[in-house]
Amino acid sequence: AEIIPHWLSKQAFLAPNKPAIEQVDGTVITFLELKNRSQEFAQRLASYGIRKGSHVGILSNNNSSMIVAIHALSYLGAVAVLFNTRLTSDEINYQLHDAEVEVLITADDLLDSAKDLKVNIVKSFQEVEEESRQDIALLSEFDLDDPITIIYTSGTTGFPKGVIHTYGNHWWSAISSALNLGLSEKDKWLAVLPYFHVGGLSIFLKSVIYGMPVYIVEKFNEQVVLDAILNRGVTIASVVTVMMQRLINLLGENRFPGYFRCMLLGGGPAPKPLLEKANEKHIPVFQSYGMTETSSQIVTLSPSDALVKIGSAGKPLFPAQLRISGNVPNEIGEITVKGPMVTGGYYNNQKATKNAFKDGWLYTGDLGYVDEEGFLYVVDRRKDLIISGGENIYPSEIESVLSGFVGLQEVAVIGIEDKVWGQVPAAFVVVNEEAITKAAIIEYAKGKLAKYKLPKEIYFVSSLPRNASNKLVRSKLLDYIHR
Ligand code: S0N
Ligand code: AMP
Ligand code: MG
Ligand code: MG
Ligand code: MG
Repeated sequence: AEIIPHWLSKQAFLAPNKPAIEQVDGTVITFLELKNRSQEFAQRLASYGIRKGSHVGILSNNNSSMIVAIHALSYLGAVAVLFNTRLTSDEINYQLHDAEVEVLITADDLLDSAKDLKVNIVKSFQEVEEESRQDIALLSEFDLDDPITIIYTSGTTGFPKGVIHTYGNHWWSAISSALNLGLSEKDKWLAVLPYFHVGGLSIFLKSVIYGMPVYIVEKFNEQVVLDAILNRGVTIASVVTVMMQRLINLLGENRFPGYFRCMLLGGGPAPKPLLEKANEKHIPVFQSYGMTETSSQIVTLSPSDALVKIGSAGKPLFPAQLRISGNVPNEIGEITVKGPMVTGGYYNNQKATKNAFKDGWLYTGDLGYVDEEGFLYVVDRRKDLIISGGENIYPSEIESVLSGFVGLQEVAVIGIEDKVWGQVPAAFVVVNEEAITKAAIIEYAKGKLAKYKLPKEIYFVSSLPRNASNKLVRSKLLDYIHR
């Protein structure tokens, strides 16, 4: 397939002194410095036997070392498996095993909690920095078909699936984004989304491909992000709904500067009142539709269309294609997509891959329709998926954990509306011992499920709604709340 020069080496050659990374404390890392740091880090990583094709886990919250580590792995041709830091050890162990991770690299502050994870070698960024540099050849180019990252996404079965991204997937994602949003010499992209999800990751890959600085924020905080937008020359920011909500609340009567040109909103549905508020405050919101499998946005709505196409996620980016199964305008069906930014499949999971792809089209599981002019409207998320503050949760993950609780006869989970997070999980349980409490159930689930997956409500019911063939009818559970 296509061979291109290593993108960071190329950018360090084209724009050595241009800022690649700007940090809240004012420090700047140029493309040349980023390349040098990444190459040195790669030579130190080689001490652990990491080579082309090795799977190396990264467990870190946002920081420049994490960015360096990902570029370093690409200099070795190794695949970076990115872990959500909100997950429990049990959840991470599943992914470590599934992705056949050989070495885990962690942020310095996460090393202690990572020590007991089931992987042979665990090292912190600091420990890697203390290794000596191995004299090995670093890649100067890569094949667009080679994998660079694996990111897990939760699945209907309760087990997450590892989405493989190739260099080509990320390359085309960056190109299609630029063809849609445009690119300006003044651009500076705010990177506050977690880098272990594809939305955050994509920002600093675009940085290297475009030669554009990113302003990195380690942990979301509306003061810090607003300061970046108002005072640090940021022109584009990627956010999820809950971040946008918090930013608008803090903004008050202030206005974004005129050069701020794009608030890329993704990761889930955007409530209309929020879009209207943003419009009132002249915030240029670009609503988008995308998923881990599409390497970030694949459909985007520009602010100029936003007023006439309220609620739409926009049109598929160039050169992506989108079809609704059935193919009739204004008729709801499953959203299918195709394009060079779409993953080729899931790691070590041919069954899931086969289920998701037909004739080169990815069946997203999401429902929507396309109007006569080709604008997409997402009407329902893929089967039972709950999105809480941009984090995905499948009811089955929670149900399978809770069903292990002794005395719990039956359990069913759904998403319920939540003012802050959009949706949160709620559990309906049938117990065979009166004494079982909400607190006891939550305590049991705590070590097994990430905090955002813990049911916010537990309803004790005498039976669960089932249809004639004894299948659970999740949509009827809501009736239990409203009566
Ligand atoms: C919204 C965030 C930042 C909230 O986290 P925060 O404020 O840092 O929380 P903490 O201080 O850590 O914890 C406080 C309490 O809040 C609970 N909590 C935290 N997060 C959640 C949550 N999501 N749901 C429910 N509860 C949560 C903590 O447990 C803690 O609880 P207590 O007090 O009880 O201890 C954070 O959630 C966040 O970063 N969310 C965003 C995640 C994300 O990136 N999602 C997008 C994933 N999708 C993609 O990447 C594909 C789409 C895409 O590419 C994209 C997406 C957006 C924009 C652009 C694009 C693009 O196409 O480029
Ligand atoms: P993830 O892989 O974690 O990014 O989750 C992607 C999922 O988020 C999609 O499959 C959709 O279910 C949902 N999603 C993304 N964008 C939108 C949108 N604009 N409207 C509604 N749901 C969305
Ligand atoms: Mg996901
Ligand atoms: Mg917070
Ligand atoms: Mg999501």
